[in-house]
Amino acid sequence: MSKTPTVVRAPAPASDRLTLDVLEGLRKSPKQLSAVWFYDEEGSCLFDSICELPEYYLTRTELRIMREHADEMADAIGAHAALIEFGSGSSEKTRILLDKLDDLACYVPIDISRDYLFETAGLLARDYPALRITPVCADFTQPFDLPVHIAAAHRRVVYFPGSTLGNFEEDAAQRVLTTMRTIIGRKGAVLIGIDLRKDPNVLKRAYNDAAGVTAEFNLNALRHVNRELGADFDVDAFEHSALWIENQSRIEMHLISKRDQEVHLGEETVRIKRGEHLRTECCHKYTLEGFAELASRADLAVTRVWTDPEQKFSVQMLEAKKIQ
Ligand code: AVI
Repeated sequence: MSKTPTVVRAPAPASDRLTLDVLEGLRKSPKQLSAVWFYDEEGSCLFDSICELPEYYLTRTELRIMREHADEMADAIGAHAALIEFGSGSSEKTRILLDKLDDLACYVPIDISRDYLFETAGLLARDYPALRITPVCADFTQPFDLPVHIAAAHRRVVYFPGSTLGNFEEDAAQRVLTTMRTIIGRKGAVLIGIDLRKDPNVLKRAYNDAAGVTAEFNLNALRHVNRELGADFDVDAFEHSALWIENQSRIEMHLISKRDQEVHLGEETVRIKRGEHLRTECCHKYTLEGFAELASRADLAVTRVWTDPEQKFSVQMLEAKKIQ
């Protein structure tokens, strides 16, 4: 059997389409800029630094849960499964599972960042030489193809760590879960990392770190738009703010304009007032019940929950709801 990775390529969005998307967000009230703009090379490095911050408990806590319960998770995944990871990035947490899953049928990392995806797949191939790894370069919020050979696996298990689902608005989160449900069919499972609702002060600190790394990460989105789309945001004329929105159970990342200003993008001039907010990201925090309810709307039932002793974070297993 060939071990050459099969790549399903997603076309790169044209820059005028991206310009129109950014302008559409800037016309909203309050103004919005998609969180996809965080992740250029600089932004990805800043995000890695965020994961190491003392205030940002998410990564550390999830890793601890994974390490402590990896045997049980591997048992729950079962023999000869196809492990399909959404937004695989560095696949760091996946390695904890791969170390326990010695008869995995294949690993399919899906990521939009082609270079990162292949670099990581190469490192994994070196460290797990017996594992069939088939990277798929795609945006998992859009239709994409999976390699045909996953049909030979006993079951399909989607892995989605990091509480990235929390960055989607409710409808979009439900759509992502529905995509997962379609992929796993009746026999498969989803293993997902979900951050839990907690003291708002802990949350505000996690997104307003003392070293200012999250502020840089947020501001970098403007630098990315300037470079990629030829806009002229004055990055120094904005400040970072992370707000807890109680009735939405979420942290919102905002950039606040320090003065009246004009930004030029494409053919348009966008006016931004002093004190005006630009919303860049939502980070939803779920109760266990609230997440089970969301999963249920995508025809998924929570069958296992692993948490840390303080219930800061959870890793949950979801399976198709039983037919009544
Ligand atoms: C990627 N995502 C899960 C992070 C989060 O915590 O919602 C993104 C992030 N934004 C600011 N800090 C981290």
